Amino acid sequence: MKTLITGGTVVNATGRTAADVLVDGEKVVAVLAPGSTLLGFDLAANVDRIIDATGKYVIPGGIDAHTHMELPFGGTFASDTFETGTRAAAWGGTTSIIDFAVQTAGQRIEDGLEAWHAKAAGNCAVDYGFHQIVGGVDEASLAALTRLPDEGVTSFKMFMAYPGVFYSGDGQILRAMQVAAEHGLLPMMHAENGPAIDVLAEQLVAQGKTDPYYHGVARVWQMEEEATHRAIMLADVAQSPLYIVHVSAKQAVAQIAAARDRGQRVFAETCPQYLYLGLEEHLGAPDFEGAKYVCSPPLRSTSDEHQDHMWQGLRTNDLQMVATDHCPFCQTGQKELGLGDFRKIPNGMGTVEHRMDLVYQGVVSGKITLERWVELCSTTPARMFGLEGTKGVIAPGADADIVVYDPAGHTSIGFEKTHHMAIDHSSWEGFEIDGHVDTVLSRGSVVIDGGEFHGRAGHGSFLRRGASTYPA
Ligand code: DUC
Ligand code: ZN
Ligand code: ZN
Repeated sequence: MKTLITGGTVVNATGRTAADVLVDGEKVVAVLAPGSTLLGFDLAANVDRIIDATGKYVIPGGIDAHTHMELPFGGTFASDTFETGTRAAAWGGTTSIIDFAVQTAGQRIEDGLEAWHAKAAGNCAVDYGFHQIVGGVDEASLAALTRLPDEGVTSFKMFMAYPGVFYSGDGQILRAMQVAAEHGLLPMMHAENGPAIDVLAEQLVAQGKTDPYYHGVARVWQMEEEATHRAIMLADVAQSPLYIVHVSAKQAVAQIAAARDRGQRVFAETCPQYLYLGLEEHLGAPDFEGAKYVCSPPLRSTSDEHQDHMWQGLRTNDLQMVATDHCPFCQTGQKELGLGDFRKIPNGMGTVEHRMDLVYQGVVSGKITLERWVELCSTTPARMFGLEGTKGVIAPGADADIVVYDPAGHTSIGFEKTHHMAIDHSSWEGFEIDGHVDTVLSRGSVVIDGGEFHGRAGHGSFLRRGASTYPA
């Protein structure tokens, strides 16, 4: 099957150009001046399919490097399966996800990873890879970490939050970072001081402050700044790189920037919720509506300019990427587990479908360039997580994961309108997007076109990732 995408503006992280893109099978084989012939062949007359991208951007498919399909949390499971979550990703122009396989204390890493393969295999509409969550750092799991690269898993996440669940202490973290340094793995960190947060949360509940809003009060920014700094220091001692997930506080960005300025290999992502949503308006919404916005770290006060600092960090490369931390829970039967006690509200929001659109609004408002949008959402995730050359770029030899994005189009986000995630609400209800995902190719196959899903569960393949190549 040969496809020619004609008349569009091809946008890579390195620049934009008017070009036609020739796809053969699963790969991009040529990026050509518009209307080119190839060795005398009239291309348009010799392909099976032509996609007219006149007036549109032709960009590498998005890579969401932080999702939690079917994550067990707080006595329930994230409501998107790999089937529903990757289909929703495709709708939004995301053609690869990297999900987190879970190991808990006492469990073998190998078993946790195998369980995640069993959940995902044969079910995904787009390609998927795994990071490993290490919820129990011990001799066996440290040894198992050294074998992860052979499984195509080259990064693992630890938690300074959630004591008794995923939490690791400083000594455990240091030891795992030492293993990472020796074996070329990238440690990822959920940087919030869990033990101190639990004390504050308990005190708030004892005072009758049980609404979702107090989730944000307990998880004050100092808890994120302190943990971010501690993780950075531990990585420095271990001589390990470090990737901080879901940065929400401007003070944490400052810690990351300072480490990078000292020459440390510290990298970080933020998420759309920290670019757009706020503690008071959203987490503080009445009648338990705030539960829709309970995630960790929490939404920050809009009066403190955290959002501006996130955008600035994305622009200046203090923050390198945007991922979603997609971890959806329905209000009915899931979020409402925490009625009367915010500590019992499962943490997470559903965003995998909207990341490309939401970050693109930064281009519309002039906060970032078109190329930076592609870099933040696709090219850097590929390089950060060992997929460079295959994903995150439109170039000969790369997978034909391609989005035709219409800057003149419009997308009204809403549960009844454009929503495909398996949640009973949208935390993005009412967001109006300048721009529209028109057509999506995953390894050369059209999965979204003409407002319809043309993909299938099982098309998505497991991504065996190599070592990080960021920065090259
Ligand atoms: N944060 C969330 O909001 N959900 C899942 C796990 C996490 O760290
Ligand atoms: Zn986390
Ligand atoms: Zn997460």
